[in-house]
Amino acid sequence: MAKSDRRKQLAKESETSKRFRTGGKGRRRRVRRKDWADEAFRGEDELDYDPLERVMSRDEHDRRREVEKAVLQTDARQREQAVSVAKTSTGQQALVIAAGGLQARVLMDGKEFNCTVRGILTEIETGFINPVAVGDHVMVTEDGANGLVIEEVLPRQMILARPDPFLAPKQQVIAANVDLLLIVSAWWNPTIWLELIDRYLVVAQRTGIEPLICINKVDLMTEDDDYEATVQPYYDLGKRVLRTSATNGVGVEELREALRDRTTAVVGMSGTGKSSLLSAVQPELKLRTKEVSEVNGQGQHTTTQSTLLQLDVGGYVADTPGIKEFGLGGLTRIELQDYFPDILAFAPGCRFSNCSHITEPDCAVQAAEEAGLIPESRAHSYSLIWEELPK
Ligand SMILES: Nc1nc2c(ncn2[C@@H]2O[C@H](COP(=O)(O)OP(=O)(O)OP(=O)(O)O)[C@@H](O)[C@H]2O)c(=O)[nH]1
Ligand SMILES: [Zn+2]
Repeated sequence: MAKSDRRKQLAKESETSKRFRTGGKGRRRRVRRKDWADEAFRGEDELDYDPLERVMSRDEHDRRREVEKAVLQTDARQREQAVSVAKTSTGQQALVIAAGGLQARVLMDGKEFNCTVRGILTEIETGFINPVAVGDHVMVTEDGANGLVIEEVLPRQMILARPDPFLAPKQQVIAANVDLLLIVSAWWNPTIWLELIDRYLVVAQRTGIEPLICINKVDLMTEDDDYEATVQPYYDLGKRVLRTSATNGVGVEELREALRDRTTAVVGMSGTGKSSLLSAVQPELKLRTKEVSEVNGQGQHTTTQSTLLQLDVGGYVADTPGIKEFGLGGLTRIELQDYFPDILAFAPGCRFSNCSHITEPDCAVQAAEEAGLIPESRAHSYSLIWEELPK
């Protein structure tokens, strides 16, 4: 469809999305019908958005699950290894604030230094193509020629990883030791996309990172918009929600406080105001959320390196191009409800113990949804994600 036609269609559909936001008043269709115009909830820029699972063949799913299992196992081995090495190691501890290939920049005693990465680290079969990532705590020694070298990576609390764009299914660590996932959505322009928020909540729960939902561009809100009803499902889940405007400064102080002393990864679709918000929090912070891929002199593909940006209030923001590509790799349909507590709560009442809550008869979840006990947007996200997961 031509872009202009698509735009017209989106304008037409915005009526539907408005209804959706206000808690489904005037709902005309049953949520799980295939013809539900879910694209109405996606911004135009994001129509080409391909969450990993959606573009992957079944074979690829299987292959990735195997790799992920292997990754988990190697991760545990790596941890033991790192712990045992840490006991005997010499050198000084440092924090990696930029990493690309075998080069890294570290923060040590409040000063920045460039380092190389000890070759042996790359030889360890970690399952990851990059042995050192931003957020890593490392041990650094002098290399004898006035340079510094990273000898080892200390145990990680967690990692954000994705399949490497060029070497998939090999995994690339995007950031380590992140403890806050800032999920940015615009209220309008692009229209709030609840399914993407719900996806990131699944990612947050799976990785153990605390989520913080940030609804930006609230300056564009009109009197008819029912913000409270839209975000109520997240309050009910006990999630924190901030309303912000990078344009008029609403909520920026709260955001700054929320980021204090945390290591934050910022996610959200293009154009929602991630960079603008960070600049509002701290003027010189520059976020490069767009990934730039290029072919270097040796004909190899390289991707823009990630960096950790230091906050004046304390803490860091991980500037991680390509971060939106986190998929739900390894998740199966039956497991999905574990990440939707508001749906899982009704599951014990279903006739079948392995009920998917999609098509089965005597499904307590579907009954609860019809009775208005489960937010329509959440049920909708659940069914969309369920559709694309492997059995
Ligand atoms: N009205 C309004 N516009 C905003 C606000 N925040 C950002 N914008 C505008 O939205 C557009 C996109 O903002 P960015 O900060 O570049 O968005 P981003 O999420 O970093 O986008 P990507 O780099 O593509 O991921 C810019 O034109 C901003 O000026 C806001 O709170 N209100
Ligand atoms: Zn059910």
